[in-house]
Amino acid sequence: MKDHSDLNNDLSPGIETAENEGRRRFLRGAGYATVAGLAVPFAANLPEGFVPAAFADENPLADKDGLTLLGDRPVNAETPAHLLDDAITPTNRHFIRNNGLLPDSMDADSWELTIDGFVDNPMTLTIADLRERFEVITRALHIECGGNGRSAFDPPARGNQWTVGAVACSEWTGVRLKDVLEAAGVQAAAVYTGHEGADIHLSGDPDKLPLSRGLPIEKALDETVMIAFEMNGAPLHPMNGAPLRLVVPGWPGSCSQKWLTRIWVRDVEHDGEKMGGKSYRMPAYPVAPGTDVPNEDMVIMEAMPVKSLVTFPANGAETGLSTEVRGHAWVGDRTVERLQVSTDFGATWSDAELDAPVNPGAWQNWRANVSFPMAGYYEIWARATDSAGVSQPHAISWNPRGYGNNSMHRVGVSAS
Ligand SMILES: Nc1nc2c(c(=O)[nH]1)N[C@H]1C(S)=C(S)[C@@H](COP(=O)(O)O)O[C@H]1N2
Ligand SMILES: [Mo]
Repeated sequence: MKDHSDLNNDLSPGIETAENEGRRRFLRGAGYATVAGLAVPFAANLPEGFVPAAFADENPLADKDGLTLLGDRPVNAETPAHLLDDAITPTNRHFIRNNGLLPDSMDADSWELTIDGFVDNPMTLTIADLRERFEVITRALHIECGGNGRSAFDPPARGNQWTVGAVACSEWTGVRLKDVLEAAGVQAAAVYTGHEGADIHLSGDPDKLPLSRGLPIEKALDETVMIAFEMNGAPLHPMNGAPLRLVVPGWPGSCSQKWLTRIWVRDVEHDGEKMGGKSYRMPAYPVAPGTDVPNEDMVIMEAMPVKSLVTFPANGAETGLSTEVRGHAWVGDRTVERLQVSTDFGATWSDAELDAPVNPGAWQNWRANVSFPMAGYYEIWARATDSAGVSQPHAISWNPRGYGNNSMHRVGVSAS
């Protein structure tokens, strides 16, 4: 496989030191301070998200289709809702959420995964070993970033300003984490997993991990959790964790460790990078917007809340006086039982046709026909309700880091 470490260097703004936070923020807004060692006198005019054309080959989104680049160091990119229309998200439309820089090597033949800690038989396995020793399965599994929807928070929450497109449902091939853990022999003292990947901390410090999250052992032993080595019938995309990753459907995307090298079975809650403080944690009680919540009152996010997306028509589309409307709906550890649409700003609702998930952990596809009484501007709102009777809210529930925004998706159309 091509060595992608060049992406980390050539595409980054010229000044990277931690002391230069403020300056770096300025440079990020202004685009590229240097390109191939040359100053860029008009850098301030390069629209945000534009990658210099000279890097066409090395554009981190070169083989992604229509994604919006939110940042290039680390690379973060979301998919516009109308490009998520497929039942199975093609690899070139799967969002990218990186906390660090790509590993130096992503060679599938020499890749090794270690399972250790509170297990009877610690083991190191190649991808060939995984294929040989365990049942290989293919499943449609959705991944949503815990911070998807963060851009709607007011006061704003620090972090990538995702709108709605940090979600996807690709078809993954691999083995069950459960089968591998059982072969390793999980000991009675085990309470949590800790995941490690080969990506590089932004500081370049080899002793630091950009992200190391874990799962309660009961969740790690859930049937749906996979160690995947293929995505949509091909090797994993470098940006999506090649050559090996976890896929934990329904839980914050951060649980789905990419470039996976180690599953550490622990007798305590994992304390890896971004497990503590306010990272991927929500207040234990509802708080008013802007509240400074003490760290000890923040609890780890687990299953994601019920949510849906309108993927057709696109926001801003022109339609006739009747149109098909469609999209997807998903929820953490439950299923979606009902999907309703409204074209009158929520005054009345009608039921859409909602498919069952193609397998546990897949998002659910839905469709409806709507008609409009006369020409004009309308909004299509979608509202999913899960198997516990919980529906999507109108407004977000504010929390300090802007997680879990499952408010209803709205798409505006001009009908005539
Ligand atoms: N090693 C590693 N794994 C990682 C991350 C990361 O930065 N490093 N980001 C996580 C987060 S926050 C999310 S939302 C998902 C996104 O997966 P994707 O980039 O394939 O869409 O990967 C997760 N796995
Ligand atoms: Mo995430």
